[in-house]
Amino acid sequence: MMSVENNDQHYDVLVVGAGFAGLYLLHRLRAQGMRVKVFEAGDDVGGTWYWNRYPGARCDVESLEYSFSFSEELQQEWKWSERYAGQPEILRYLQHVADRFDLRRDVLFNTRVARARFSPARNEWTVNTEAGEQYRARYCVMATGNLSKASVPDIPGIESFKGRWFHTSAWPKEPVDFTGLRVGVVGTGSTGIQLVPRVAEQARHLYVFQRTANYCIPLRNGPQDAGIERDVKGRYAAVRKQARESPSGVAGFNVPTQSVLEVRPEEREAAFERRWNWGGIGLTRAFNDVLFNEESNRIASEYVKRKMREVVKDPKVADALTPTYPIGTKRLCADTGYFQAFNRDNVTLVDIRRSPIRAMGPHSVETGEATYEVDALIFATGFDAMTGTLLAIDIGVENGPTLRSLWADGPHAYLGLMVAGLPNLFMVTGPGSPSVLSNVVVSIEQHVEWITNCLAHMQERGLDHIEALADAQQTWGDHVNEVAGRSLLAKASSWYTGANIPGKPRGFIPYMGGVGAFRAHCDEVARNGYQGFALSTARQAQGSPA
Ligand code: N01
Repeated sequence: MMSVENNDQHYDVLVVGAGFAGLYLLHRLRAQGMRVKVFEAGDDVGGTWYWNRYPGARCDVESLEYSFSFSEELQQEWKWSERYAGQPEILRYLQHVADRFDLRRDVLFNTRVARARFSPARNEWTVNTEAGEQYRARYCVMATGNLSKASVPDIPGIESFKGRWFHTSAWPKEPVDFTGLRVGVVGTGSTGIQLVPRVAEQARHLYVFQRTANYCIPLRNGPQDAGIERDVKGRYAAVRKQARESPSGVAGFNVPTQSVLEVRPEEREAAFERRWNWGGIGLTRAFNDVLFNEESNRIASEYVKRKMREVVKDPKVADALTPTYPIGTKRLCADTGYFQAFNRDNVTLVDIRRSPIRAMGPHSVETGEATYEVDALIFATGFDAMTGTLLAIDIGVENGPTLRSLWADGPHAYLGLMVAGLPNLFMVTGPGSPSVLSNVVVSIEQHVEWITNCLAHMQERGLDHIEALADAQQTWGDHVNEVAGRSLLAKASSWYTGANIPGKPRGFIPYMGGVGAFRAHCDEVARNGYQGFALSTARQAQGSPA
């Protein structure tokens, strides 16, 4: 046991993570008069935007929408410099939020949580940090993010590599200079696609090790347009409402009403063209069935492949960069000069689908076909998404179930908020909620508000114990699967289904029903007396007479 009784500290709520979710939780809970402690592994706030400092890191939701809506003053006073903010600016924004609302004093930085145990007898959670400190509270909230546990391939010989290697999500704080170096990048998802053009500008030579070619739409970033900013800020409440009620948490996307198949080819081309020229990841929303109908998807896929190929000069490289899966079934990427980078003399695309990486030497990466001399290697290989970070913490009930046992065959959760069997433990944007399929700031605000309203409801009634009911969780899980099953996404091999992590149980994890519908459902659950949750006093929960 790591704990030491004399530094045992008591709170109302313990929160793990100081990114968007943890900061907003702290702000709300404090306003409700609760004693809160937030644990953060980094030495500053920011979560995802603290860790992912790789060159080119940028959000592909527009800045005016990828931001907190809870404070009118905050959203009016903050000025975004670009249409899509880069990592440094989003981190500065979150640092500003922390300062503006005086949040830092309740955050324990450089503190990684190792274990959390619920005691039914005391009706409280005990959290142990890796440093051996122990904290107790009635409730615990995991604000740990959906994409934070890095996935690093286990390549034989990696320990013998003499150069520097990096995972993009643990990027050093001081800038890394690749000038004059031979660099390898493994991975061509959203991260690799942002990184490649930037590293190509510096490196002597860049080898891009690609297992899967992905669809990319040009981001078309630029300085924030002053007129658009004035317009949005002039009607922010309406814009935010539209985002909350929309499928993806973005007001700027119209909700499509037509099938690809019901319009004439010229109209369909014009619709795709508008989205292509507007930029960003809204292209699959030009029609309502791109993600549901194979033929509609094929038409959209062909359009994007044609546009991508127009950029790449070498037809063989263009072939290798052409995706072979249905568009949108893996996360759509947005790029700034990705395909153009392959027209440079110092960039080589290496197809590791055909010939996988077999080993690393002190100065090389070896595939079945060739040896590539490299001085530095960057893994842009993604994350054990949505469940990895939670399962990395040893969470459970004293003499009862653990999260690892409850999720042995894949995640089970009620509304992405709680797991049956783990009382008084909440998650923000957990499995079975729209989370990664949405503008996640909108989803975070929705979950945080639901959780804090629920705790206020309990406090007013003298209740102190809440559990998700197994049958409600099962019914919700069936619904999540049923909605996903109607789409093409559930059939794909992606991190949405756990397919990127060897041995991870397969199943579609997030909720595809849309942010607006999900919010309406969660609100209804609350209005109906927190249907599907058992709210009680601890005594009642233990079966003692109240
Ligand atoms: O990770 P990924 P990511 N050997 O899992 C390859 C968000 N995000 O960090 O597809 C060789 O998407 C893997 O190949 P394959 C966004 O939600 C947003 O890029 O498994 N290759 C793939 O090419 C995004 O989806 C933004 O065959 C291996 C790549 O590595 C999510 O984060 C920016 C491998 C991993 O792609 C994750 O993106 C960045 C192996 N062993 C990220 N293992 C924006 O908002 C994996 N790969 C713009």
